[in-house]
Amino acid sequence: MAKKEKKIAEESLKRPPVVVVLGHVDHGKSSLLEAIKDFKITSKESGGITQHIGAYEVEEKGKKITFIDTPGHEAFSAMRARGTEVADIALLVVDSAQSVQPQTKEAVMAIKRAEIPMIVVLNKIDLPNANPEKIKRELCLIDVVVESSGGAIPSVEVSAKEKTGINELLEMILLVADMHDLKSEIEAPAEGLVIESFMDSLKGPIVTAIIKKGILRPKDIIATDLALAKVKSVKDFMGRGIEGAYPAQPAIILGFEKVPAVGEKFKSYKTAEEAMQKIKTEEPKREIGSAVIDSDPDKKVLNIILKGDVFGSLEAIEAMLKNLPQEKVILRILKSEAGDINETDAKLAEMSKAVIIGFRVKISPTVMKFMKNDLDKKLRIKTFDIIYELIQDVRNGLEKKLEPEIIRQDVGKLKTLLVFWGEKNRQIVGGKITEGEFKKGLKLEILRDDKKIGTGRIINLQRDKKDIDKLSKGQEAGILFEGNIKIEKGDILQAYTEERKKGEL
Ligand SMILES: Nc1nc2c(ncn2[C@@H]2O[C@H](COP(=O)(O)OP(=O)(O)OP(=O)(O)O)[C@@H](O)[C@H]2O)c(=O)[nH]1
Ligand SMILES: [Mg+2]
Repeated sequence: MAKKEKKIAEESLKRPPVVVVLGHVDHGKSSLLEAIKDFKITSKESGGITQHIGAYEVEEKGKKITFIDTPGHEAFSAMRARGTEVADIALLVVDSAQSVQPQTKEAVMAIKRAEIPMIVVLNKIDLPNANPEKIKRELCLIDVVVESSGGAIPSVEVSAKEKTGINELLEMILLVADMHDLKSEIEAPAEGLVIESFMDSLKGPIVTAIIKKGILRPKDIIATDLALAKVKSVKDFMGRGIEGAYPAQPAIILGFEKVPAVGEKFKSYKTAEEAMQKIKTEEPKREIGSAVIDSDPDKKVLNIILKGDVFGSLEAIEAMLKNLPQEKVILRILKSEAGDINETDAKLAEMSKAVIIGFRVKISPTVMKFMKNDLDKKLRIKTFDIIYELIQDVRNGLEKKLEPEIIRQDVGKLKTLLVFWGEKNRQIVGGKITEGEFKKGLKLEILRDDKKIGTGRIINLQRDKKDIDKLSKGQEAGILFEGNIKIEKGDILQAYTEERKKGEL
């Protein structure tokens, strides 16, 4: 056995480093990758916000480097953690004109947990107020001491915008990689890690993975704990078909029978039978909508069906939705699934009166047709490209479910002295204002012997047979009353206003 292990070790080959790019939102992670190679990452993104993990491959001086871009928004901590798990080196990107921010700190923690070396990238050095020395001092406070401050962590000043410092950064990455002697077995059965997965309505499950060992080739049989694949095709990060994906290479894999979960490892097997034996038949339930287990029958509920392009974004959306206040209205996520909006979703939505919320997904043609014929607009489908807009919309949906708060304010009281005339639901009555004031249009409550006996409204207000808009305490008034009761002498008319205030979550 020991002999065999040695043999495998000898077959290990030097492999490219996998570099994860981490940092606070907007500090320039995607721009940096764009500057490294003309990926045009940022321009393709909705509003320039990264909402995905992305894998890219670069060749510098004949040496390859794999980069993993991560989003900086706080909701995506799971993606960042996963990024550090597959990576050999982390780039901590900090905006030099800003300061160390919450997700800078979170990234540092993730890097330390993963025990991988980091390089501090001081970006936006072109800005007139850039102050890399200040950033270095702030980093010291969170135990990230760069070389120039007497520590062991290399740092590079760059401008992703003006593409300066990029060569230096690439050299630094290769240097750190060399120091760590990155090797992987190449003859071993292929192994890898799923970093993104989604269901394409035409092509089926599509998986982005980083190869850890061996070479993954078309026709290989691979399986995660949950999903089996007879690999139909292997593509590079640009979507070009390749003969084989090597260790550290990002690969797009087609051929999975169902969508594997993000973060799952896969391995190749000799036969499908062998692979099947490894697959757990019991599908672990994804923990969805755990914030909604609340069966209080008095509470209002907003049912939604969530469809997203990839698991990673669903995970982030669910995390953000769980943070919406739900004391008054419960948000129930009936289903959360990667893939386009299909007939099954539409049927479920109809049955459960749910709103379908799509994130970067298409609506299937059948459902489109269905929507056109749905004249009552019973089927509600909303799709979004930007996560924050989606969250805001769900929030609005929850607010709409709330009963508006009605704030009543008493304005004046009148004691009825005379009842002149009546027809149907109208009457003219006369009296004296004993409190506050009376105005045309105000709502009225009628009290007899201190008990409320009816309601109505002031249609018109007169004094000395002249129409008047407002009368105050002590004055006598003639009122044209409309209401659900016959007023009698001695009744008290209480005038009030009602303001409807939008409910607050
Ligand atoms: N002046 C200047 N602006 C930059 C530089 N790098 C990035 N920016 C700008 O900073 C903004 C954010 O850049 P992104 O690359 O999208 O930032 P990010 O870190 O990927 O953001 P998230 O993915 O949303 O976390 C954009 O408007 C960029 O044009 C730089 O070196 N100098
Ligand atoms: Mg980005």
